[in-house]
Amino acid sequence: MRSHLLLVIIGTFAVLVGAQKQEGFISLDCGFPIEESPYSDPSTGLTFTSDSTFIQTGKSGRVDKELNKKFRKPYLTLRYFPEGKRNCYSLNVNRGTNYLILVTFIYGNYDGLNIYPNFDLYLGPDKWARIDMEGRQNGTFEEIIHRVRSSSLDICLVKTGPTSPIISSIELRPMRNDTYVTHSGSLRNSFRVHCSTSDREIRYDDDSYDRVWYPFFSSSFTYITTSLNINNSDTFEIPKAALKSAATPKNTSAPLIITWKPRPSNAEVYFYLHFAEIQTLAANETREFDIVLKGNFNYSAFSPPKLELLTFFTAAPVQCDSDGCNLQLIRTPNSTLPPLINALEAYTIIEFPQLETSLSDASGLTGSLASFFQNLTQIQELDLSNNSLTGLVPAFLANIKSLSLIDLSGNNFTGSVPQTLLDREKEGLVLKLEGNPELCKFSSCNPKEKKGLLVPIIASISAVLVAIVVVALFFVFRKKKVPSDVHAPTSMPVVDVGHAKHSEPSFVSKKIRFTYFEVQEMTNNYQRVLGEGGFGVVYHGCVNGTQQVAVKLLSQSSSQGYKHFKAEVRL
Ligand SMILES: *[C@@H]1O[C@H](CO)[C@@H](O)[C@H](O)[C@H]1NC(C)=O
Ligand SMILES: *[C@@H]1O[C@H](CO)[C@@H](O)[C@H](O)[C@H]1NC(C)=O
Ligand SMILES: *[C@@H]1O[C@H](CO)[C@@H](O)[C@H](O)[C@H]1NC(C)=O
Ligand SMILES: *[C@@H]1O[C@H](CO)[C@@H](O)[C@H](O)[C@H]1NC(C)=O
Ligand SMILES: *[C@@H]1O[C@H](CO)[C@@H](O)[C@H](O)[C@H]1NC(C)=O
Ligand SMILES: *[C@@H]1O[C@H](CO)[C@@H](O)[C@H](O)[C@H]1NC(C)=O
Ligand SMILES: *[C@@H]1O[C@H](CO)[C@@H](O)[C@H](O)[C@H]1NC(C)=O
Ligand SMILES: *[C@@H]1O[C@H](CO)[C@@H](O)[C@H](O)[C@H]1NC(C)=O
Ligand SMILES: *[C@@H]1O[C@H](CO)[C@@H](O)[C@H](O)[C@H]1NC(C)=O
Ligand SMILES: *[C@H]1O[C@H](CO)[C@@H](O)[C@H](O)[C@H]1NC(C)=O
Repeated sequence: MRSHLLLVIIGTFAVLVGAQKQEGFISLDCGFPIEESPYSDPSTGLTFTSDSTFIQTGKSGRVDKELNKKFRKPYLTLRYFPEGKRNCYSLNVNRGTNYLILVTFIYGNYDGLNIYPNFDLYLGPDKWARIDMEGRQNGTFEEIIHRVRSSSLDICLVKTGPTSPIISSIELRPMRNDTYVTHSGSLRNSFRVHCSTSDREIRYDDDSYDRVWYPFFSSSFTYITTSLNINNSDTFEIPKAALKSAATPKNTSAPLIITWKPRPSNAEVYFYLHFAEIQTLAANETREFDIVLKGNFNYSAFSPPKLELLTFFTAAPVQCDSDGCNLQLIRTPNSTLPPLINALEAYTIIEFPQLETSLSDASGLTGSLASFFQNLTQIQELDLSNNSLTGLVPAFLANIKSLSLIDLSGNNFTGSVPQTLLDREKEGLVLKLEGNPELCKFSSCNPKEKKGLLVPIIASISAVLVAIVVVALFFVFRKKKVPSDVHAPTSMPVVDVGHAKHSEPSFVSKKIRFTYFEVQEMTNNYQRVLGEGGFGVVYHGCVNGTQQVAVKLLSQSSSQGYKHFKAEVRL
């Protein structure tokens, strides 16, 4: 049903010209001598600079010269860290920008010991990944799309055993701020593939954002290609080179099935599916198929637009069942042609909780006050004055008993001040709220207090958004590159041949998680009570100003308890 999914067509964009070349790119070749820097990478044309002005520690190494031909130039040198437990790069970035951050590690037997290192990678204070290079002759990488909250970003390597951490390159690419947006957390790339029989990666400058597209081949696919120009000017700006071929199932009446196991299996996943009709259809031909992500969404009767990119993406994270994610493109009875797909991406959510709310960076904070502050149970003074914080003043601050001063002045908080906080004020807490023009600090606009809230959960909400985009444009066609396969996805999707289970009724669960603040906002700080049940009070709320929801809160004195509450929510 179409209502399972909201199709958002984003209109024509004013920005008709691609990003200026390499604008805002940071491309560091680790261990490269500063005297010979910068240089233009012969295989991509990217301008790399030495990393030496961004880090004071570590030593330069060079991969075994027998491997010189195997890797691209930026991967031939590396920096290794025999000393110190934690070594950090400090990069200047544009606050608020959504960056694609790609870090590459190639050991290349630089030290002649033939012992693959393992160590941890951190983004500021938060662990990003464990880097275990055992057996990775071709190296490994980590990639995230991450919105930076301050004007500096630390990438750190932490020694965890006898081996010295190494790093070959650091690449940051500013993305558009209207693509790859998450509800919370950052996107960790699992795979990004284009369906093609080629054996080459596609990246800059075919892709003006320098995303790396790896070819995805399966013997159960038939590939079609075109030399015609494809209009790729939607917000995602998928490179034309990645769209000009597409996969269809070899058995033309069978569905095209792609399965993939995210790690961990219950990870929250975002998918981006890129379609364009690249075959010239006769008047009596149609290509029409259902797009089904098992257990999550079902979009029927889709026909890819002719020579034009259309991207479907999960606007809220999905969770696949224990067998993994199962994407099926199922030919409709009316269709004369099998389904097709040109390219796809999958990401899992990675949280950087400390980075988000780092107190040392409490200047220029935006957004709502993160619930992470709840965990600072020993904090005595919380000064967040003169930032750009928005949203409601969170009631949980009243629960931090150690606090004697809360300074939220000079922000842009809205709504009313929670009664519990005002009560604390009466007990001696210093509460500074001036300079918040939209804030209402009077009991007349203050809704009833709520004590002992455990878990706010939305009882019902319809529709997971799955959106899309497209627009059009012209673009210059670029030449092919000769890349290495360092960025081969570590967890590739696999192709299943199978039968569509058209008849099987599928249970479509649609989960959306909301933060405490979103719940607070949607209920206008718990203003309107709808009723009260065994679990506690039920409030009226509004999502996006249109969808009405009931918000049930578990009270600590509930007669039925958390377990039952959870069971009911799941139901
Ligand atoms: C998807 O929805 C269509 C239309 O409601 C339905 O006919 C089809 O069986 C559904 N497919 C799956 C796999 O749920
Ligand atoms: C390294 O890459 C080559 C192709 O470039 C491939 O044949 C080989 O299997 C890869 N090795 C590993 C360990 O992945
Ligand atoms: C996104 O970028 C545009 C232009 O650069 C800016 O006008 C807009 O406010 C930004 N939106 C967000 C949500 O940051
Ligand atoms: C092709 O797919 C259809 C529908 O799934 C199936 O009935 C048929 O047996 C398949 N043919 C072959 C040769 O596998
Ligand atoms: C479409 O028409 C052509 C000739 O006009 C015919 O050969 C072909 O079989 C038709 N295809 C279908 C699917 O009807
Ligand atoms: C199938 O095609 C016929 C003729 O073009 C059309 O009338 C009918 O509505 C189509 N059915 C669906 C489910 O799209
Ligand atoms: C607070 O701490 C608990 C236990 O240490 C942890 O599970 C939870 O994720 C933390 N919450 C936030 C918002 O950081
Ligand atoms: C915030 O701004 C006010 C007024 O300009 C100033 O008095 C106060 O010291 C500032 N607070 C901080 C922490 O900078
Ligand atoms: C505060 O937020 C309101 C909307 O919530 C906005 O209209 C206003 O411009 C903001 N003021 C400042 C100083 O950011
Ligand atoms: C590409 O598509 C968009 C939206 O459909 C359209 O406005 C634009 O003119 C098209 N560009 C070209 C070169 O066809």
